[in-house]
Amino acid sequence: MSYSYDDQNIFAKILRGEIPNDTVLETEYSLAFRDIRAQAPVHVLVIPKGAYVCFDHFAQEASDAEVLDYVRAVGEVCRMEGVEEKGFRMIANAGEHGLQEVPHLHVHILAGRSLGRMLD
Ligand code: IU
Repeated sequence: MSYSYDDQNIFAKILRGEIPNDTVLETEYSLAFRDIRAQAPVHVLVIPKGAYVCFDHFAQEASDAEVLDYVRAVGEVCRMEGVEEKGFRMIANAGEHGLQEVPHLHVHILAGRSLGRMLD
């Protein structure tokens, strides 16, 4: 599958500095910021700076350096937010059935309360 990236999506605007964000971590290839509609005491979104729609797009086209930076950024946010002790959930919604609202790859990191069971 090939992907086309909409550079008018809200995270692209955040990355260009056109819209403010509450940054948690910025690295060479990744940005983490607080979700404006937090669903838990900790709700951070981690995005690659590159123009990738979803994980498949990222996995196909990102450089090894971008992938490594992104994985490390997710881990570093977890450490910074202290979510490992009590636990947390990572979610990446994708596409229509995944109800992905913003078409730029993002992982949600949710923590700070019991998150309920999602899958039986
Ligand atoms: P989703 O996985 O695409 O559904 O998540 C998009 C998230 O982006 C959602 O939780 C929104 O609250 C969040 N968000 C944001 O943090 N800042 C914004 O300006 C907009 C959406 I629009």
